[in-house]
Amino acid sequence: MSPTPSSCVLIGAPIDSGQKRPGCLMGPAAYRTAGIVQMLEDLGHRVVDRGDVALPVLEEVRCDNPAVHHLAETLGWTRVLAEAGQAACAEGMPVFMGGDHSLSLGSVAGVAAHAQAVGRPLFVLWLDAHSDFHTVMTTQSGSLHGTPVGYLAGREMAPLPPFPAPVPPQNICLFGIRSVDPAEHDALQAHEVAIHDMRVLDEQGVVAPLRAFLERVAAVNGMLHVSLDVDFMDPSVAPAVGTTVPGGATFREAHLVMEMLHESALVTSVDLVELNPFLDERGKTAHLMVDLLASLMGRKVFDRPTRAYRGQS
Ligand code: Z70
Ligand code: MN
Ligand code: MN
Ligand code: MN
Repeated sequence: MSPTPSSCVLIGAPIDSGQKRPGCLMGPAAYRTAGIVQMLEDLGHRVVDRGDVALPVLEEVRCDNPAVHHLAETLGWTRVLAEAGQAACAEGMPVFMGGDHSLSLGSVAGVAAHAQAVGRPLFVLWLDAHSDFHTVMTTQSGSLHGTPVGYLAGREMAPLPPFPAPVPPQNICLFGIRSVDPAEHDALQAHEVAIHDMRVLDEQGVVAPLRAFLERVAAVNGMLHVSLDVDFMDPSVAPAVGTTVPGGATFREAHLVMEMLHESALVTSVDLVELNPFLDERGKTAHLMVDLLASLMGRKVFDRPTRAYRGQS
């Protein structure tokens, strides 16, 4: 968040139900084992670890897409995370430790409700191999970790509750994507989401496209939610994920993105998602994710001035 020390509120989201490979539910424990609390404290931040959210009593739900699985669980997690997320926003910067990407259905809902309450526009930076722009009706895998961007953009997502204050498509930036299903592709074309796919990053690098987006956030005093999927990175540096897609961001590119985010002082909440510790190599990916968060929260080799983006004083 800001270059000055701040309060971080850690929220564990031990969620496996948004996809079919077990293991992501161990994510929060892996981040704690990799030293996430100490890392943040060493950078001078106050840390409150709220522990893991718990699944509430499930309601019966049904939907017309027979492929969809774990809908009731996903609905339950969404409710508790939206509540926990909104409450955390009032105390500091929420860091949601996943859990698969379906957790963002709730985390971003909570953050969006807070943004609406304080009257600031919300922007979302989606660092991912995937666009996650499905709806409950268009997903073919039936895995709801493929739907959170569709949800936060305000696409029809019943039986989930309507998204509070949908994020305008132009305020959503998909960064690093390289795996988009046909139904998502068509919907994205129709929605004017800001897309910097791997082709753009190959050609322009990460700096210019990210700067352009951050300038738009700063110009309107926006809040910025960053959702970091492990598969944003190349599987060679981040193997602990169920859905590896070759050709991802390098170690250096990922850190550079995080360092730029720190210097922007614009980030107000973060998701760390899709880490599957069962697939990791001696904690390599868990440590990478914690180190990336460290860069986002101000770890650097030498001090650099905060970069004033247009519109910031
Ligand atoms: C595919 C689907 C996905 C994350 C995989 C993949 C979705 N589009 N999302 N990993 N984070 O099944 O809908
Ligand atoms: Mn994802
Ligand atoms: Mn992904
Ligand atoms: Mn996945």
